[in-house]
Amino acid sequence: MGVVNVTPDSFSDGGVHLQPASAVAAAWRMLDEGAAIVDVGGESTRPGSEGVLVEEELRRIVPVLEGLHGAPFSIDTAKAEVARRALGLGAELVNDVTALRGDPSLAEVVAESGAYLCLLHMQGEPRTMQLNPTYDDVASEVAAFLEERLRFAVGAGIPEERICLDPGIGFGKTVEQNFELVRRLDVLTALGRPVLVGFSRKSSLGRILGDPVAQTGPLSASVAAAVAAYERGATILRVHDVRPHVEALKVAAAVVET
Ligand code: HH2
Repeated sequence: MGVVNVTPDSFSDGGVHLQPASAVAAAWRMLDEGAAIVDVGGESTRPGSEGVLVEEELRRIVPVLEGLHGAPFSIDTAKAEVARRALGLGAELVNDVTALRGDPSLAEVVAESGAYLCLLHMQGEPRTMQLNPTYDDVASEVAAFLEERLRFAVGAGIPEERICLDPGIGFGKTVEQNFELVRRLDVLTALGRPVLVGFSRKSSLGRILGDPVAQTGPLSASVAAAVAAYERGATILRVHDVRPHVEALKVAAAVVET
């Protein structure tokens, strides 16, 4: 899954694809480089972010989605109105970092559309989530949360076969908790749904490499995290740099799969 952030303030690529033409070109290039889907978002969820109004989110993403006609794309939003517009323009998956806890209308919009849905674990909210993340046992608590949200989504009429789960790397987790979630990914794959992991460029990568105040991590570290997640059963890797990840994952797959 290639990441296309149409935002001025995303943590690693804020402002890079703010012009629709640039975002559309980047998305098609990612697909050309081997992405199975591109994830378009018009609101940053980086730690400390405040969120944007629905009108602004639509202003950012609609021209980009119009330029992706016929391409496989997902919409990274927690807003029902944004999801509705994106689905009307051909989105195949709704990537909701609130796991249907943000907008009470979103579940119905997804259920009616027949689209796929990603449910992500977040402790707290983006504005405050990195202040003091606390768990007794991060893997089992994240799994219990995702299982509960999976039941909620199914109860709202979204078929279980359409849902994937995400541990939410960086969403209310310390460096060690992020790595533990990948190490113990089997606890999440045991829920029986495909698992999506988004470790690309995240600050924990830079921090484990020795910079205690890193805000991002380098490509080499992103690739290592993606391969490690893949080996532990992740099905979808959400990444900013598609070509190197596709190459690395193809090699990893040649080793792992018979
Ligand atoms: N991470 C980010 C945003 N959306 N969605 C899923 N499913 N999984 C993730 O790990 C995930 C996500 C944050 O990364 P990015 O989109 O690059 O930054 P920002 O939120 O600052 O736009």
